[in-house]
Amino acid sequence: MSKRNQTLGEFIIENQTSFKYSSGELSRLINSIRLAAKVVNHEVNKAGLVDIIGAAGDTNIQGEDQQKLDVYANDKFIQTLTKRNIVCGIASEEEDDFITINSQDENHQNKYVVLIDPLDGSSNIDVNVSVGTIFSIYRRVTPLGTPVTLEDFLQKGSAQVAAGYVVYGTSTMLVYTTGHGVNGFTLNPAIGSYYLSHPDMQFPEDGNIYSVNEGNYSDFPTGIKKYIKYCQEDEGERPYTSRYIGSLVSDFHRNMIKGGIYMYPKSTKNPKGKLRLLYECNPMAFIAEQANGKASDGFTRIMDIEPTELHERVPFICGSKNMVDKAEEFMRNNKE
Ligand code: P6P
Repeated sequence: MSKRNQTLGEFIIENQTSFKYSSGELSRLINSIRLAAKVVNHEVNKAGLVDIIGAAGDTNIQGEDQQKLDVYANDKFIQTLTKRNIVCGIASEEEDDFITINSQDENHQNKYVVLIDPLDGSSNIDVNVSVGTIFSIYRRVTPLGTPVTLEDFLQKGSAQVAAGYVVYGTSTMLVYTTGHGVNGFTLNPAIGSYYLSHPDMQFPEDGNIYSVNEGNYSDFPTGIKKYIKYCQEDEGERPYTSRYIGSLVSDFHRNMIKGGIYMYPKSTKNPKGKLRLLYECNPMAFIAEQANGKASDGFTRIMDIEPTELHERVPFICGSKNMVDKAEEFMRNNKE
């Protein structure tokens, strides 16, 4: 049960019992992500100033080494998750290999692993466009008391226990699911609390927004080309509107509220697509399906894909169910 304007903390406590592993650790994990997101939000929202202030050499006004924001975000999330002594391992877009987390007295007793894209779309920072953090949470599959292994991270998306994103936009929002629907919380920066602003978020079954980088059109699979032309035909609800921010979290968030489809297909430049399966596509797919949407690689449900590598990429089509169905129909009828 969700009440608008409930704080995130109140919401977590009220809904903790609905989570089958309600030992409270997952709640503490979500809380630690909430804290890290506030810290990153503070830096993201003054990026321009930092560039100006920090321009005099490689230190900023606080005398700290000036870091690229995605490295900064990565450090903050890893630091916060480590300090809270909740996870046994972390994988990040910014780290080549996974990180084993084990405080001395813990003896590898923590149950969860987190996979994260700490600052997706960070190239947009310089032009003041929204960026986001994406996270995916699993229970470890190897025995407690032993260090995590790659097997704990290479799990299908269908095994996720929670997933979410933070969008650092005109307002900062934390949107997440634990498998019981999707809820959005907006940060009140004046007091540093998140409030339930978007309870029970749902993708409209249909929409009229398509999001794709049409600059790559000539490289797309025939099925995608034909779907884009279908979107542009003047018939019924079409032509649709093309909206592409270049920031997955922002395009996804808008499409979930208004109805729409996001596509990052494979191309000659990106033969497996650009987006990463484990910490971009799987978490967004979990959220999409929990919000009555759909996510596939054009043929296979994203959350059914068996991962083989930590940073593997997959083609990604995600959004309003009927729109994804239509795109998949074009892909099926134009197999190459
Ligand atoms: P392109 C950002 O780098 C990202 O991973 C997504 O957030 C975004 O949708 C996509 O890549 C943009 O990629 O090739 O269109 O610039």
